[in-house]
Amino acid sequence: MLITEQELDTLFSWIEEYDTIIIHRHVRPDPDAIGSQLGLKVLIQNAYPNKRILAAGTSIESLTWMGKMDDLSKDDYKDALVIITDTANQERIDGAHYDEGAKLIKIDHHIVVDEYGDLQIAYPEATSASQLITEISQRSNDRLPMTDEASELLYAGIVADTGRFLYSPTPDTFEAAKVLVGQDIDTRQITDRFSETAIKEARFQGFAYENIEFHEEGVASLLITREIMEDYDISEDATNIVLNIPSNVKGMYTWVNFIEQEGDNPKYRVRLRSKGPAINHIAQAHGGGGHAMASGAKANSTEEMEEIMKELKEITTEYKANLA
Ligand SMILES: [Mn+2]
Repeated sequence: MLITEQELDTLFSWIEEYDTIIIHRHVRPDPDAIGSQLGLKVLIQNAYPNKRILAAGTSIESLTWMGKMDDLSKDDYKDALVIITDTANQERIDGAHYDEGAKLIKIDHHIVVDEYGDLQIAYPEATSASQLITEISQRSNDRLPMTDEASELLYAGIVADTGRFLYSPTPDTFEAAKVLVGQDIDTRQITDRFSETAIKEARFQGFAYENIEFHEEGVASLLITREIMEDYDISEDATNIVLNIPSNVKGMYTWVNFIEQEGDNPKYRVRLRSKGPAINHIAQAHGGGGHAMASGAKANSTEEMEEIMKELKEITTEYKANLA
């Protein structure tokens, strides 16, 4: 259990106090962003049927199975409580007007890079935002009791952010999962959603397996050009499915995808991952940030892409030298 009593007291009293509550999450949402956002919405709506609880942000097609966003206008924010889940910095918040409510709350599990909000429930030790929402329900003394619908959403968020409990789950992760699995939900159906692949995605994975470069320093890299995305009919978001292929390859400790952008500013979006040395300082040096083992950055030129490769090779070589 991570959240302090004081944070919970403030959170519950503000939820009680406001008749309109608007929940945002980050742009380019993943299942944890949507799961924590809509999971919290369902929990509050269930406990307070007379309040207006709204979900803000753009919908993305691949996650419509989790639920829909609401249409919002500036007027909705008047005297509203605004809650942001799963979003480390304000630039990444999806949807306008989030700062025009009466109060702003951040609930997040990323490293704190931007302290925003009147209340911050920010715990990098949590493996997902959905885990924190589950804890909030669990410790609400029945003010926000768990429901089946919320459980499905939150379970999907936890499964996604932990890579199906593979990436460093903690006792708190399983504590939350235990609560959710105890509800009447079909966990098999939820996990199947993550394993199903479209044919074009399977073909794109074939491209990735063929073209990932495995460098002797223990770094794997893949360049995904606009042309490749067009050839395989794959959206930029969907290129994510090949990111972690090198994680199972012996001798590889860090890996990176460079995704070509439409304009030159930046030229490449950079996804960095590691199972060895921390890579977030490299991301920070190149216009990004994130977790020690999972970060994002930008490269404005081919030269900057090469610089990032050089830096990755250096820290990975050093890491390998210290292994023995
Ligand atoms: Mn998350």
